[in-house]
Amino acid sequence: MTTTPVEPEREEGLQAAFDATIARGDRVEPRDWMPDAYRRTLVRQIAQHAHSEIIGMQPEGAWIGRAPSLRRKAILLAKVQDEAGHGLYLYSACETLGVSRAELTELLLAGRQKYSSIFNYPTPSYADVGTIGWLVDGAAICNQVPLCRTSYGPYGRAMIRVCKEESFHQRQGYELLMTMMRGTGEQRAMVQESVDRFWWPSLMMFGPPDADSPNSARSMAWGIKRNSNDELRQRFVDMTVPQAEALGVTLPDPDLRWNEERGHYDFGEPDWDELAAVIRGDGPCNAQRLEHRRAAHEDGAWVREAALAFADRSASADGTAPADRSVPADRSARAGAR
Ligand code: FAQ
Repeated sequence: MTTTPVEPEREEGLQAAFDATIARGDRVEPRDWMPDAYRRTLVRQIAQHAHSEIIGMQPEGAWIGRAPSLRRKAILLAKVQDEAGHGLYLYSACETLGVSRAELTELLLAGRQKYSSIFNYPTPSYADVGTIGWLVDGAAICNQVPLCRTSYGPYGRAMIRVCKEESFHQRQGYELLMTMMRGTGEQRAMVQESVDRFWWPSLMMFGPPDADSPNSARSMAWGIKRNSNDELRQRFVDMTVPQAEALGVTLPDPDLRWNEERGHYDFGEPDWDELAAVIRGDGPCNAQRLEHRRAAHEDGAWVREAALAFADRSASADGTAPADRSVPADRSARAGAR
């Protein structure tokens, strides 16, 4: 929703009130005035986050039918369902900014909004289920715990619940890997091979280095992001190295070592050209992921139509007007499309 034009003097006052809210560290709420650029940045980030949760169901979902026991199937099914729930909280948070989930889905399918690079890598091994839980959910936690304090109220509140569930996901992944590491030599080799493939793409989840991150400075000044990409990447490495040691796997980075002076682990440089290619759409599974999402969306059309028909029928039975589903002309701009 673009803000309704206001008199310049009044706009100055509104901007001052918004700036004061941010400076105090208070929350901006849906009915508060906010600059268009702040709203667009939020829609861009929250939509990308929501799409990531939904597309992120695919790599692990592929293993539900092949998980080795009823217990492992039940755990994986519940985990993948949680990701769907996260997508829904996030689309709902975005709707408070004046864009609908249907519009955001169209933009994703048209390739005009992004989702996390990590979900464009394949999952050929069952160990990948554990590695995604440990590394990918682990990276998501590092990135998302600070977002519980983001300046936009509905996003921060959604993040609190999401983070609780992601912590559980991370532990289930670690427990799965620990079980495999206590198994046969072949199982240990599967874990190591999976960690070798997922380590660098997990570091790339935090985005480009700060010097090449066009959005960070602005987003941090607005309190949308609380930490820079490099700070969070470092936090993830520091948290993960001791866990890798306890697990008994080697992280595939010859430059990884403790730096006493900095009080942090030093680590090698991810392949930023690879990240750029995956973001551009040239990753190993980009086409497959979007195609699968598109097919699921088309297959689900009858469910959406039935739900809308039911809602309309219930509204007429109550004597309330059916919801207005007309789409305003400026929808693309509001939805922060590329
Ligand atoms: N992949 O200027 P910056 C999960 C884009 S949820 C794709 O640094 P920003 C749960 C970026 O959008 C994972 N694109 O951007 C789960 C921007 O392009 P734009 C998702 C990326 O926004 C687990 C451009 O590059 N989490 O895993 C990536 O300040 C297991 C320049 O970058 C979130 O979305 C990337 N890795 O910082 C589910 C968290 N990195 O939009 C299933 C919230 C950068 O200008 C299974 N998001 N880009 O066209 C954020 O914290 C931020 O948006 C960043 C990027 C840190 C991702």
